[in-house]
Amino acid sequence: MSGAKRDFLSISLGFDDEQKEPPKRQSVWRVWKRLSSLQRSVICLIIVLGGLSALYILPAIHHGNRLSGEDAKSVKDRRQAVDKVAHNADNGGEFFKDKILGRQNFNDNQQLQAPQPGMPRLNKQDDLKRVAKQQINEYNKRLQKQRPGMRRPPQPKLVVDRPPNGGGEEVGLLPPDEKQEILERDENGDVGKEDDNEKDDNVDGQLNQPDKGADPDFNVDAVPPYDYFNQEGKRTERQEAVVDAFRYAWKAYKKYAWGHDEFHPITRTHSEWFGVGLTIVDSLDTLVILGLKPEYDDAREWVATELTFEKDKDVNLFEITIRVLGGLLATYHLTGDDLFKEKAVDLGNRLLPCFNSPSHVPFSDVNLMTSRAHAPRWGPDSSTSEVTTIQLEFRDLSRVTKDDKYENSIMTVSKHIHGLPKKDGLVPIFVNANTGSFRGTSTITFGARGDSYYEYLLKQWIQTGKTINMFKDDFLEAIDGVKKHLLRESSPSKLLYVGELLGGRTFSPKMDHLVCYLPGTMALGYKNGLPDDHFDIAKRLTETCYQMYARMPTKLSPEIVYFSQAAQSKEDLIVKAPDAHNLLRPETVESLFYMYRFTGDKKYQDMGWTIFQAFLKHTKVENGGFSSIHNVKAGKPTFRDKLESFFLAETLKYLYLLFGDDNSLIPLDKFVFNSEAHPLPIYSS
Ligand code: DMJ
Repeated sequence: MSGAKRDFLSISLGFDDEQKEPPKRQSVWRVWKRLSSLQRSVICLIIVLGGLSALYILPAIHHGNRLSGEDAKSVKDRRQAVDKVAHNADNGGEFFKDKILGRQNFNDNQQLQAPQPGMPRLNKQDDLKRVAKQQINEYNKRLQKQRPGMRRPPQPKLVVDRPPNGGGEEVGLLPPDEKQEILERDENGDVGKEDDNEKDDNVDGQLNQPDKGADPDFNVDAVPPYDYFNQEGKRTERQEAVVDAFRYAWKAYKKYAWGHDEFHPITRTHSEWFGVGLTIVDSLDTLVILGLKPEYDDAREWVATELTFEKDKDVNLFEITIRVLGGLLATYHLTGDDLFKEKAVDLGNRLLPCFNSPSHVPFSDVNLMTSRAHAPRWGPDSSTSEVTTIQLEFRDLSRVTKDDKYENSIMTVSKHIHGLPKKDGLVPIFVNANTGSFRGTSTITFGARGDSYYEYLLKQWIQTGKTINMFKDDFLEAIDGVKKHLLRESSPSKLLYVGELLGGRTFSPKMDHLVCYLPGTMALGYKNGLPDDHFDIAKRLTETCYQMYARMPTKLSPEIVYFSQAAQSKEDLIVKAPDAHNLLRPETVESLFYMYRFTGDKKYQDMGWTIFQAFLKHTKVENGGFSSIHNVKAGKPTFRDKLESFFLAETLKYLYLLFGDDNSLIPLDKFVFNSEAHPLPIYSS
């Protein structure tokens, strides 16, 4: 072997084959100098190619250049698992979804796409999460720099989410059973059709009013006529501002997420929960009430041509009932359009298997196609509020169809719950569908998982013309229970609030924003003849809920507050970091609406206006839509990248009604709002 060749080998192998010692630097240089320019070029080429291989080929060996079939299947499986588990956007589904998916806001197609040239590789969930986080952080950083007042050029945006209720409770201090319960609670998250001329059901720019002769099943006497699509020029300025906000959100949803359940305005992506165009169906009656004819026509067209419930999909009975069944029924009542009744009947029939449990307390989930119903995947129990917040809708479906099977199903549940032992009318938040019993050690709250049990007691009594006293009696008893066990004043401002009983026993000064529906509901009860002190409590709780907004730097409420009890404390409201997000929830503006309707006191409109301005300032996404935000205590909060369907179904609807002075628009002696702000008629019995 020649010396040159040996030297050459010693370079490439990294050691001298005779001495077994590392080569000296001078020898490398000497060898290099001896090489011809051709040899040098070849070596340079090899080095460059080697570098490129390291950059592109090695990661592909590890992860695959695009998702392999198995990876793709696993993503889909996980997405399916998410859809099955994600049953409650309030405190549950979101967090569980995040845990399973590692949180990213890509739709299925995007997840399976190969990375674009120059883009980071998105091959594994962890990579997705990391890259998304990185991009979102960058986006949010840019946002921080550019706010306030600066206009930004259009840019792609991403946001990473956090669990709505992740860890707000001091689990470590609790007994095991309560710990378990809290952990379970924490697990709880461009098409467009333009041709208006083709639509024959709404002529002259007017929505057809219910035609007394058209449908013998339609109880027109229950629904007063209203010229919904003739509100131009009649709205107040503040109502016009709400209409602008609605259109702003709708336009972006239509462009980027049309026909999909939920819209992520930062990433301009969408996701499925039930796979039924949730945002469209949940928004239908808002479109009517706000008088948005072209948008309504598009939505109706989509329902007529695209909406199907023939889906192999597990859905949460409560969520799909209040949002979709309620939305369809309300729109049917407002428009008299049989399309919505037909869809409601189809959906209602598919949900009925939930009631085939041993106790007839419904299972929480059902597959729309196979009819298989089951308990939630995270545990054996259904949430109390969920099994008791389907009654308005199923009863209405029976009244509309003159088929009492729906109403019979839910009355069995109501009677069963009525017969269970309670703590002065207050109920634990879990009930077992097999045994029919409450989980006695679960928390008592007017927040998540308890809230709308109480709401539907009162509203069922009203819906049935105040003829079923069981509901009124249970509501009255529950409010007495609130006074005895849950109502306290904070320090130093003496804000009245509704706390919780952890494990059914231990008082906690914690109040979810969800509780802020209660003052409106209590005011509604008072207006229907319940005791005066209910109204006094309602007024004070409304003030407290408003303070939950007004005292934050953003003027937006956090998801959960703790009220200070210590005499020497300086501030009434304590917000823990994991609870500081705002999901665009409606409950406070809902109560402001009731208070204004019943008192005419414009201070409630002004409170609502302040809140609305804060939504515009902090949750409006520059390139379209509105998004939930991470931290209401931050001067410049960052986005969570989600437009909840209830922002359109409830928050903007209640704001619109609050800012108007026309009480004949959804009169409260003719309609009762379901838990998702869908107005259903009040019957005489
Ligand atoms: C809505 O889906 C309903 O109002 C439900 O009863 C409670 N949570 C959300 C809004 O916050």
